[in-house]
Amino acid sequence: MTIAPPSAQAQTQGGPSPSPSDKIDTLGAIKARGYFICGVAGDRPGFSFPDSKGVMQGLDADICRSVAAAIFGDPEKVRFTSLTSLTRFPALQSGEVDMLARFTTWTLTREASLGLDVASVYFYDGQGFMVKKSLGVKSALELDGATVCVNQGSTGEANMVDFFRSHNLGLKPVVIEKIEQIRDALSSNRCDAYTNDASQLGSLKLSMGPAGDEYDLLPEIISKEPLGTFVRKGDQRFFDIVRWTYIAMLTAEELGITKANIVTFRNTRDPQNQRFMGETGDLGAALGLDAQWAANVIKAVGNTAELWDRSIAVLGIKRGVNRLLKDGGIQYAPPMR
Ligand SMILES: N[C@@H](CCC(=O)N[C@@H](CS)C(=O)NCC(=O)O)C(=O)O
Repeated sequence: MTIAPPSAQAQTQGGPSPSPSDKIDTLGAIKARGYFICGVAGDRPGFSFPDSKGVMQGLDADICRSVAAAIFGDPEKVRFTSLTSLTRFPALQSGEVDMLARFTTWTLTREASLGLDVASVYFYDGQGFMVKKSLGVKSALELDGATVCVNQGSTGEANMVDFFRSHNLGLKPVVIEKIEQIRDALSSNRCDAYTNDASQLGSLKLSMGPAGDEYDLLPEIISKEPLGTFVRKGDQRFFDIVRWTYIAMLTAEELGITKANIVTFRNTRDPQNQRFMGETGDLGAALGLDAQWAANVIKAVGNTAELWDRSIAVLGIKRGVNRLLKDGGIQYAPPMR
């Protein structure tokens, strides 16, 4: 069958860039309000999902908390707003949220056309396929003519169409907005396969409980999905804070500083550690933050390895390229000086 190209708007839902305001002061607005507002999914184990006490847990939730800790010295000064793939960009553009940490892929059009910037990439992901084991499919190349479920407004829709077209495979796409509808479509066999970021497939399998064992992830990874923190364009101060808060967590991993041992780094003689702890230099002031901002981030959520182990390792996903460069990955921290 012929495959209709997905609309250009599908991946960049949120309309064109709003006209830039004279001066956006996100940090000032957050401080005046007394808390930081972070856009997440809110329904995704491993990324953002309330625990039995109603506390939001996961990698995206921790990325949000790290920014609250940098600004206030208190990771609890954050409120989470749950967003879908369709509502995420309008919510950030309109100022309903200060930042987006919702496993959102950094792409050219999202940055150039939506009035948004990506301040950090905290997970290098890629798109995969999940199929029912009983179908006996072992490779995505065997999916000729398959009905494939995909989320509306995600990069996955366009990647899937590209993949099937370039391999001359027939495709019957079923475009669905919400994750619970995907779950229903899979269990009622409305779709043969589901495609999304590999981490989301892992998250979905986990959320299905024992029924998740009936599905396999296929070996092909068909795209690059660098998942990043999104902020509004035109506020360099806030962009810098979000970017360097992430770099502080990477730096801590490089230096061996953890949530548990950070107290032992006080009053060390090592110049690099002293700068990190805010005992020398003026890194905090350069960002408009307290001298201890980076130490506060690590005290609150830990370093990048701790974030990964707490939320993503439990989904059964290997860290791979998300390890530090010195450990064989591609993550490394630019100098904090
Ligand atoms: N990283 C991709 C995918 C992110 C995404 O939104 N995924 C979908 C599939 S799990 C989703 O959450 N849709 C369900 C919803 O919005 O409730 C992107 O930025 O487009």
